[in-house]
Order: sequence, then C-alpha cells, then structure tokens
Amino acid sequence: MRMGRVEARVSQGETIFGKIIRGEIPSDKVYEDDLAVAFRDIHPVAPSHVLVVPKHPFVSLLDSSPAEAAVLGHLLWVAAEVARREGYAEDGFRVVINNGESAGQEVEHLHLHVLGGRRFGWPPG
Ligand code: DGP
Repeated sequence: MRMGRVEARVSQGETIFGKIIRGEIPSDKVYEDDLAVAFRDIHPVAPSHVLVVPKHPFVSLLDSSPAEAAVLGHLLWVAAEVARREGYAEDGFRVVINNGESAGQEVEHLHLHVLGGRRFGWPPG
C-alpha cells in the first residue's frame, strides 16, 4: 500500500512516534518523563535537532482543549531542558511546531523541533 502525505503513519490512528514512545522502534533519546519524550530527529537540519513529543497523541495544536494546556506548557519546559542538556541554552536556540499541511507537518502526532548549534535566519522558509 502506498503511503500518503503522512509517510510516518503506520496504521490508522497511529504514527511512528507512538512506536518510538512505546519503545517498539529505537530512537536516540535525550530526555523522558511521564508526559513527554525527546529524541534526535532522523533528518537533522541543525547540529542539534531534537523532537519533543507528548506521550498523549495530540494530532496537532488544534487537537487540544483548555484542560490540556498544562501538558502543552510542559512541552515548552522540556524544550528548554533539552537546550540546556545539549549545551546551547545560553547561545540561543529555536523551537518550531509545524502545524498542518502548509506548514509542512508530516507526522500527525504533535511535536516540537528544538534546533541549536548554528545561527538561524528569519523569516523561516
Ligand atoms: P514535521 O515535518 O514537523 O512533521 O517533522 C517530522 C520530523 O520527524 C522530521 O524532521 C523527520 C522526523 N522523523 C520522521 N520519522 C522519524 C523516525 O522514525 N525517527 C526519528 N528519530 N525521527 C523521525
């Protein structure tokens, strides 16, 4: 079966990130707690490129309620913790969420890109 836009989707309602969260496929983890896991992107676009993924399978930012806002906030804290652990917190780093098709979201499980180790241009491409 040919995979569509969401190439990483492995079955209905599931993505490759769910398998990584459950440890069913390997990843290079840099952080994990009860709510989130952070691991290195398989296609890095910066010297350090880490994905922060909530264990709850939000599809995107649109797929959340006010009751879940604390989890979304926690993801930002994890992004900062990743930057500290990667050693570029003081130099500066970028956090990106691609939300939806025109923003380039490929995996339908909310994730934050934490990018560091080089200078970044603005506006982003
Ligand atoms: P986005 O375009 O925002 O949906 O980013 C998805 C990212 O996920 C992309 O940068 C590549 C990464 N990715 C896709 N599949 C895997 C995988 O199996 N392992 C890891 N570590 N990263 C993956």
